[in-house]
Amino acid sequence: MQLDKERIKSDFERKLISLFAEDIKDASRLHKYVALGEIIKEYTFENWLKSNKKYIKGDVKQIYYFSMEFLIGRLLENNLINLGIRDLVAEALDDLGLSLEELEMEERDAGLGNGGLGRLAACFLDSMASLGISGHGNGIRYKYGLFEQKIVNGYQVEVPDNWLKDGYVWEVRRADRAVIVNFGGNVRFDIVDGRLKAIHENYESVLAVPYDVPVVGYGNNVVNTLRLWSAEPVGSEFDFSSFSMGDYARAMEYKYSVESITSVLYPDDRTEKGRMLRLKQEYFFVSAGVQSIVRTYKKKGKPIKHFAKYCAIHINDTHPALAIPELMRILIDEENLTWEEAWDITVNTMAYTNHTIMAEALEKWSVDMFKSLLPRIWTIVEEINRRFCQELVEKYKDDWKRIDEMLIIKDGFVKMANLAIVGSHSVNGVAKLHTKILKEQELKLFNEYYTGKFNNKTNGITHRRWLLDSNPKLARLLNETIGDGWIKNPNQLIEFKKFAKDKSIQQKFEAVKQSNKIELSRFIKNRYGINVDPDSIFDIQAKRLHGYKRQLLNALHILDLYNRLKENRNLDIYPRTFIFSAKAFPGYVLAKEIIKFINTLANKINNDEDIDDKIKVVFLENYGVSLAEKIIPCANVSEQISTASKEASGTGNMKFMMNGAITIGTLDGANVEIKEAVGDENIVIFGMTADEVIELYKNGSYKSLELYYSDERIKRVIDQLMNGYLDVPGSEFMNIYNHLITNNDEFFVLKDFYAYADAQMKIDNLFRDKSKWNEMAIINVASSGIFSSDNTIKRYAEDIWGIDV
Ligand code: 26V
Repeated sequence: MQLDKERIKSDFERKLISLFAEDIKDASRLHKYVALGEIIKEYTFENWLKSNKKYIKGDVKQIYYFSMEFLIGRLLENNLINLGIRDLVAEALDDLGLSLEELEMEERDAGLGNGGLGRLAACFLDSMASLGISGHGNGIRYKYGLFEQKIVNGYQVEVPDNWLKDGYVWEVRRADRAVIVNFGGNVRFDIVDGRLKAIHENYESVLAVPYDVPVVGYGNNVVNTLRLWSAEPVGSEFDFSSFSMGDYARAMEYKYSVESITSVLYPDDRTEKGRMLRLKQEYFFVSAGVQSIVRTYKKKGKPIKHFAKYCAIHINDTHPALAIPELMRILIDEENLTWEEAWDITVNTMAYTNHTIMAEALEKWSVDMFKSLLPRIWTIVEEINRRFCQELVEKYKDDWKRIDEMLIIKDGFVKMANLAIVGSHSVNGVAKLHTKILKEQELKLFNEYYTGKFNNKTNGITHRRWLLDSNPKLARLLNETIGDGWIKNPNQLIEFKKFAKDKSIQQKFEAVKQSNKIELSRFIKNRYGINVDPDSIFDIQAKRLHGYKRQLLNALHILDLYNRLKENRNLDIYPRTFIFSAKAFPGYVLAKEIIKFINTLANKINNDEDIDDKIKVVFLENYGVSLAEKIIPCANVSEQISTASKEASGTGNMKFMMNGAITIGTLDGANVEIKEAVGDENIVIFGMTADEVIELYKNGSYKSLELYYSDERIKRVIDQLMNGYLDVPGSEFMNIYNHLITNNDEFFVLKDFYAYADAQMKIDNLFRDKSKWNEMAIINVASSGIFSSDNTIKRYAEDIWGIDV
């Protein structure tokens, strides 16, 4: 499509009229954003159609990435850059007296995910499209995304994220492609045409309506699809007879119960009702997705037996693992294949990624609930389990301990990870260390049983969003210094390393960082009234709040530093701004208390004149994709301090290094590979190793209470939590105290305390030598190309999906 400024201007003005009957003068900023978004979306349509046609006609294998979460963030800027028309549009708007940047701010984040796992899915979509892979997302169109976080009096308060309130510009509703998903009822078996058939009866049907979002590749005319499903009533919206009789509530009941399936991300799973809803969500989007894939495949006119040659389904964690029995159901019940034929196709189609070893995050469903909600799927899972058990008995005879651990159905529960492993041809971890732990510990038995099934795919991030879009000044410096080839081929970033010692490039790099920091300082002043010094070290920990991520270690160290400053005003420390940003799961009491602790600490320190502004503490509320884009380019120091072995990979760590922050971190997740990439001298590593942590859990010799009694600095900070020193009642931080002392410090915060304090001192010393620091930062940027999700996706494509890129 040939676009020029004049066309954009007239399209935009016409769109304002056709949508709202308004001209530029009358229209609100929101309306202008919507009109702009609509025309940009339409610019993708021609290529979208072409891409879709190619898939149906051609022989290209289709990849379907199934994920409960897609943390997309905003799309306007990203789409403009990928379409190659950002500057043109900015100029066109400028002619009309409008600012692109202002309109961009009107877009609400699509926050359809919790954290790393959801953002990874979004990065993968960008990379698949940009590499020209026919890869599509399949997920849920939640009416409410991840809650909006407000900090009130230091506490996290959750506000519903009504992100669809003003409509979503980037979607296309495709009611004609809706499918039906059935829940409940009962199953009986009968002989039909000489074959045993399962007959599912008395179920309740729900309509799954797809909303498609175009996924634009960078500069390659490829447009893939993110398909998000929404639940709607089948047939008439409500029971008209009840409505006529005046029973309005009953009349609407069915409608509401159906719509609740896709209303919230992560229903509270502490109650039976919440768990049931979550299981419903999982089956809903998986069944709709698999049905629509089979339907599209059949349009090709190829035999169903070749399905796995043309379709790959990737299961993002266990949440979509019901895709395995669902594909079996369709192949057996609807396509009349035998069990063996169906199983062969299913295993060859499916691949599974594990994202955590945290036991509490491993999904299992009670058999009772499973059976009553998904009776046909239950019979299939039962049969998968029966056959698998038979294989195990053949191989391991009476080694029941081993067999027991591997079963899919055990002690009244369906274990989803076991189902995912058995039903997939590939199982991968998300960083070398994580995969090693899976293979040698958590999933050891499976790894022994299935040689070659387990593999590693270290995570990645799209360098287009996380560098090109979010740090335009650094992108410009890179273009001037090494050319713009890195945008298409991120491995070229390594060319920047040659300039690490170049004083003029160092200065330019520092100027970029400084200017980003000044912008953030202004934002902090405007939003929170806190003065932060852009010359201080910007030390940032931004990620979900969780015990194992150890925001508490960071906060306790700040309290200790403050104590030392109070004791000695002349303590020679480089001024530092500690920035936190994190959402806590609403029911996670300890995590919420840690937020209150950080804010209480911030309040005390920021208002204490004794310490001459040497340290500041800022908590930025509502961490999400857009806030991450704003703050990551400003970091000098990246906090990646999880208890070794617990953080499967981390992806924030990659975003920070790509923007020239120095990592202070443990040897956990992808930090290990970041260290390999940048070299020991360009990262600050501290603390226990994964082996040491695992050993200490095993031998049980750690006693945090002993540390408390034997160490003055540690005792002081713990006491200060409880004795009113922080100007709040002593009971305020009871859970933190219990976690650290009574419950023996599960994540070794106190055990690693001194190692961390020393590492922070090292950071302080390093920063004083500006030239050296800039050199380190440049090496970090230059070494980040290998963590582009383009590289990750290439490895998935070649090793797992069996396609050439
Ligand atoms: C979720 C929950 C929810 C309930 C409380 C305990 C708990 C513990 C862990 C999790 C994580 C679930 C899966 C997940 O999001 N994993 C993240 O995946 C990222 C992408 O692979 C990876 O970079 C992160 O290290 C990993 O935590």
